[in-house]
Amino acid sequence: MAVLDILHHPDPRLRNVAFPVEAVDDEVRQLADDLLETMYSARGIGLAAVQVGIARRVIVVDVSRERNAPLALVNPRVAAVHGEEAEFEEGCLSVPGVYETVSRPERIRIEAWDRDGNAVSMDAEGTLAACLQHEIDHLDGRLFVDYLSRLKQQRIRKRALKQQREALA
Ligand code: GNR
Ligand code: NI
Repeated sequence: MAVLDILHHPDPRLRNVAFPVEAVDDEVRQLADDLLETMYSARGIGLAAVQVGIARRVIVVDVSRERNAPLALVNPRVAAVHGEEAEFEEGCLSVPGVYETVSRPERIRIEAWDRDGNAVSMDAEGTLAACLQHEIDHLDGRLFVDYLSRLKQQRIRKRALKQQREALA
């Protein structure tokens, strides 16, 4: 297990579209475990492989209050959406310090493989639905800030670049 470095917006690697995993082998399981350790260490509720610079379709989530319900999904996809759009206050470990409201389908069905390579289908709503959509977006090179106004995106980008300059100085 290892805690990996999380890339920060506007790192261009966050825009990579991740490649599907061909088969769940030990290497993929190791990646999932490292993502979970990194997510817990950073106190996030989700993490996508793209965020640690690995362009493969693997995500992890844990939306439990007790932080004891790890879920690793390989090649996850939104198979169906139901209901209305729901607004959710989102944040992202790759865009630290930014919290903004995003509107997404409130109920979804996800299809994926689990850590053992078994096909799984799961219905999600609430925090889990928002988090899973946020993570799958990462696998397609999308960030939650992409849903905000151009003005807000410009402000966020400028602030991030300034923070990076200050961190280097
Ligand atoms: O920790 C996280 N919190 C969060 C809150 C609302 C919607 C999505 C998220 S995911 C985020 C961790 C992260 O950046 N995952 O990619
Ligand atoms: Ni994120």
